[in-house]
Amino acid sequence: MKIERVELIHIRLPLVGTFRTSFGSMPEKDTFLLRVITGDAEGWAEFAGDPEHLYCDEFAASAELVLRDHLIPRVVATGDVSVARVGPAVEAVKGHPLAKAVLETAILDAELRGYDMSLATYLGSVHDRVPSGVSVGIMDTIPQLLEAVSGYLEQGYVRIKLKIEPGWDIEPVRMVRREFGDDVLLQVDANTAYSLTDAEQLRKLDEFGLPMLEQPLAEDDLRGHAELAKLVHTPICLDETINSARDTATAIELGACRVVNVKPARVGGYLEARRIHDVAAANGIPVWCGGMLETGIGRAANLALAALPGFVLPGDTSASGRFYAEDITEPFVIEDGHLPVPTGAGIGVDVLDDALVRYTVARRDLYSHR
Ligand code: OSB
Ligand code: MG
Repeated sequence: MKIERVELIHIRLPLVGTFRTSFGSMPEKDTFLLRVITGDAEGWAEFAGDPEHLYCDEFAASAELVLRDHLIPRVVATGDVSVARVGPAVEAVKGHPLAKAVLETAILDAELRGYDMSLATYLGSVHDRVPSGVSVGIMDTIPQLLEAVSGYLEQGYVRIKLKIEPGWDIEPVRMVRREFGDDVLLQVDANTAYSLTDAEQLRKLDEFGLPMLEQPLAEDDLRGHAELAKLVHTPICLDETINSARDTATAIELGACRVVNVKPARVGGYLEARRIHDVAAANGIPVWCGGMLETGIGRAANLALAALPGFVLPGDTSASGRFYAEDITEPFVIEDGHLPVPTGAGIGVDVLDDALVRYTVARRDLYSHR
């Protein structure tokens, strides 16, 4: 496969409501799509990050520069490009997993479209639909939160994840439990907002029987998570800490987590995400698929991954309507608590040109042959 052109499409979509986490507030999704044009087919992927480096150290502008000046030239230099060669070609570039992931995924999409094979089939997925969970942002008041959760439960979401931070943790969980009962699958995500000295506060979550507490401590604090795991009963799930199959193995061995949130972008792409799935499965550790407020382009690919056999917990695989009144693909709709896994070639969805135009800020070629 020969790469002829790589285009970046800067998009900006309004969210149905501001999404607030312990690291900041997101009023809109501001990101870019990558379109890779080869002699055989076109491939599409979505950058998972934001304009700011709040969730991780990458951001849209850093990714554009790294793609244009470092990643794409290395991949193009391999000549006959295939997805299996992308990882090795960019290995010498340290870091930048989100930038590597968007490039690898667009190339993978193009290659699979050439074979007329779906991403789900390529990855080894075993389900044709996946359970739909929802991540609920931090709110100003408890009544606001209860109203939001009530709406999601009515729509059929099978799992509720509450974002927490110091000052918004025990009480929201208590009130959601009180209002909706013990049968609701309820978990929390702190996005690194605590430290080990908060162990006593976090231990108060134990009485609610949550299946997990996601990323309470700093991303590089493996030891802290292992220590905390001895002090709280709620199983610890790692998100930000997990960057590769190797550090998944390390985290498991150290007892730093009993659950893993797999985000393909954070680990450099779907190939490494599958390796993490394999390592976790081999160790009896359940995994689930995380989200980054993806449009239909990123969401479609996540659904294929979430259909692998080791993804035994509902993920942040919500319907398009959770974040977007209008998506740039046909929207994913929740039905009986599940989303369908796309079956078409590649990621299995296409951008809707009319919608894309409405949300496009700029288009730039990052590479053009000749
Ligand atoms: O920690 O899982 C996270 C969104 C942006 C950055 C980090 C996270 C999240 C979410 C939203 O929780 C998940 C989603 O896309 O539904
Ligand atoms: Mg998280």
